[in-house]
Amino acid sequence: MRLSSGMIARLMVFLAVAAASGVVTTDAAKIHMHRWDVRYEFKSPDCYKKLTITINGKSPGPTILAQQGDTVIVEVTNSLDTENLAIHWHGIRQIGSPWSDGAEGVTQCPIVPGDTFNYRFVVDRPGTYMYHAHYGMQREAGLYGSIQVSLPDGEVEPFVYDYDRSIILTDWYHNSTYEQAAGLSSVNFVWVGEPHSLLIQGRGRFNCSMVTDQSVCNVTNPECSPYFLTAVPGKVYRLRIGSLTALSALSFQIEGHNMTVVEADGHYVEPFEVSNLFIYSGETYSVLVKADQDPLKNYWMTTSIVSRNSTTPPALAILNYYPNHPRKPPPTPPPVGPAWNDVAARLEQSRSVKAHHGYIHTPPPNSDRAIVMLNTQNKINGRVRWSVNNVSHDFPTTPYLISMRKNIKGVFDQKPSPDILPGYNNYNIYSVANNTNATAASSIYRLKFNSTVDVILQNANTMTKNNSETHPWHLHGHDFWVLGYGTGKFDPDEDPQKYNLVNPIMKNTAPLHPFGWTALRFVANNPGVWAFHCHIESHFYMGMGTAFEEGIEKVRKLPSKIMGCGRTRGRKLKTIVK
Ligand SMILES: *[C@@H]1O[C@H](CO)[C@@H](O)[C@H](O)[C@H]1NC(C)=O
Ligand SMILES: *[C@@H]1O[C@H](CO)[C@@H](O)[C@H](O)[C@H]1NC(C)=O
Ligand SMILES: *[C@@H]1O[C@H](CO)[C@@H](O)[C@H](O)[C@H]1NC(C)=O
Ligand SMILES: *[C@@H]1O[C@H](CO)[C@@H](O)[C@H](O)[C@H]1NC(C)=O
Ligand SMILES: *[C@@H]1O[C@H](CO)[C@@H](O)[C@H](O)[C@H]1NC(C)=O
Ligand SMILES: *[C@@H]1O[C@H](CO)[C@@H](O)[C@H](O)[C@H]1NC(C)=O
Ligand SMILES: *[C@@H]1O[C@H](CO)[C@@H](O)[C@H](O)[C@H]1NC(C)=O
Ligand SMILES: *[C@@H]1O[C@H](CO)[C@@H](O)[C@H](O)[C@H]1NC(C)=O
Ligand SMILES: *[C@@H]1O[C@H](CO)[C@@H](O)[C@H](O)[C@H]1NC(C)=O
Ligand SMILES: *[C@@H]1O[C@H](CO)[C@@H](O)[C@H](O)[C@H]1NC(C)=O
Ligand SMILES: [Cu+2]
Repeated sequence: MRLSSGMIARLMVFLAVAAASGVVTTDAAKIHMHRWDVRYEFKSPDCYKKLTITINGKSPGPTILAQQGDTVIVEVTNSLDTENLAIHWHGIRQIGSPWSDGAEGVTQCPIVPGDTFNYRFVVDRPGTYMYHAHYGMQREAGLYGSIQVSLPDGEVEPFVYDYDRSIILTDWYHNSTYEQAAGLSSVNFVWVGEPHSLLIQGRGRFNCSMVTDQSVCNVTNPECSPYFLTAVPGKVYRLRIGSLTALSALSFQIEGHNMTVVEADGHYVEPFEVSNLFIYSGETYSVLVKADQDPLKNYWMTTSIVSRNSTTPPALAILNYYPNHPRKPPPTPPPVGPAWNDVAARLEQSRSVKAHHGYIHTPPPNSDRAIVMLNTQNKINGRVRWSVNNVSHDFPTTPYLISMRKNIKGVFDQKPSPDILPGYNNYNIYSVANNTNATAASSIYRLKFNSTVDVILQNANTMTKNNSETHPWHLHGHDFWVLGYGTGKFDPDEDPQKYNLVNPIMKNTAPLHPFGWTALRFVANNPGVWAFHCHIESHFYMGMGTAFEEGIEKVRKLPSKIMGCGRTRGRKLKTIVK
């Protein structure tokens, strides 16, 4: 009997389910089976009790560990009762499995309450990645965690270390995401404001003396005891630091210890030393820290907000040393982070991130198409929105991947988004954005398969005088080369000549700095439809994103489990009945 690939796949799933350990070894690659139950529970990550989305009772959720080439299967059960769900595997390119990307509205219908959905994908590159909710603004309710992919047996990294730790940084609000979403989308606009706390690996501290009810905010709750890193003197620690903030750009620093940056979004970096690491939502970095300071002392590890004049206090964690490792705060005041409005320092660090000399992927020397994306804040029918080239993105009720692959017509705006804003040359990025209607549309960009595409993100003044924000842009399904960062307005004649085509880093998320531009290049060779958006939860919610289609005709038969919404409502049912 000959087995079809589908039968083999089903057999492998069966084997994976059958294995009590959850790991099945085939010839070389392994299958990792995870069963996750997602629900709301009261948690106090910053001492303040709040309904939090947990995975198997935890926030942050379990770390996914795998080796390059392995298959990961996550069987997600949505036990949220009244909310839909989707989970994105941030940095995993989903080659051959675009329906497992988890971008609700782009690659799948949401997982409805009570339903179970299997994400199945291959982790094809070593490195540090993350996962998080990708439905509405759910990510900031606590559904997130780390993915660590190790090298194949016998291969080594271009740096050495003794121990490995994952730390995800987040910001934390006490208001529910639904209250925030309602505020953002109402005519009487209510901004989400600055976060109540910052969290280091799910732990922070709100000032409970501002809350009268001790059962709501209790500083002795062990859930909000600080994160401790206990180091063996003389050893080198690899800290895999990721940011999944809802809003904040961050700086991370360790008192008395410099850090060497060695990895960014799964790519090796030509090492450079920093005393503080700037990190934007959606990015991951590995830094090496040598435990070479006085082991009788404790040291602060802190993260603080940059780019916004925030009132949120820094989050505090503690580094101590074996063998004494007193679990108490250092006597010194925590280090003060960098000035929030020092854009030049952030720009300089962004520019320092280059590919490691032994691991350079040379980009194609030219692009087939350049898309200049002007980022503006506008109003549409009285509501505040974010736009790209005057288009503020609305998601269709039928996901793009399904409607395009199955040729379902009339689902989204067919007129493509513009490659450059008409009148771009005369647009003054320093003047307060005109308070006029932009266009709300579900249009996207269709790319010629295998073509080389440049995206130049251009920042501008918001609707507030002398204000331009930092936007970390994240691309699904790809890594892009970061060809350059600039200040002011991008010059299409002069600036491309300054692109770094020698050793640009590849990333999946890159910041767009205030009043500046960021140039990216990628090859449209991963059949599917891929979201590209600002990773700030509220900006994305307010329309700051789009999607790219490439090689849709090459996408294999879609699993029926991704259907069930919009114009595909009947399709899931039909296959179940059949
Ligand atoms: C957050 O909750 C507080 C207290 O309920 C409320 O006053 C405030 O308006 C809410 N903020 C947002 C942005 O929804
Ligand atoms: C906490 O809040 C109280 C009351 O507003 C204030 O007096 C105190 O200084 C704050 N503590 C810290 C550590 O910020
Ligand atoms: C605060 O938390 C501690 C430790 O969990 C507990 O013993 C105490 O009863 C709590 N206080 C209140 C008022 O809930
Ligand atoms: C830490 O790194 C900064 C920035 O590279 C450098 O200026 C400083 O000298 C370093 N400090 C130590 C103690 O090595
Ligand atoms: C930042 O905010 C503080 C109040 O929180 C204000 O005093 C200060 O002027 C602001 N700085 C700038 C540059 O706007
Ligand atoms: C806003 O509109 C006015 C009048 O139409 C125009 O003069 C100005 O240049 C516009 N500003 C921007 C930033 O486009
Ligand atoms: C924006 O659109 C709304 C409704 O389409 C219209 O009432 C309003 O006048 C428009 N505003 C501007 C500034 O064009
Ligand atoms: C954006 O679109 C609106 C509505 O179509 C139009 O009035 C406005 O002039 C456009 N703005 C720019 C900067 O092109
Ligand atoms: C994609 O483009 C590259 C370079 O132009 C070429 O070598 C390769 O054969 C193309 N692949 C496909 C599948 O078209
Ligand atoms: C503009 O804003 C920056 C902070 O982003 C501030 O440092 C600067 O002083 C402001 N300039 C003017 C002219 O208000
Ligand atoms: Cu943004």
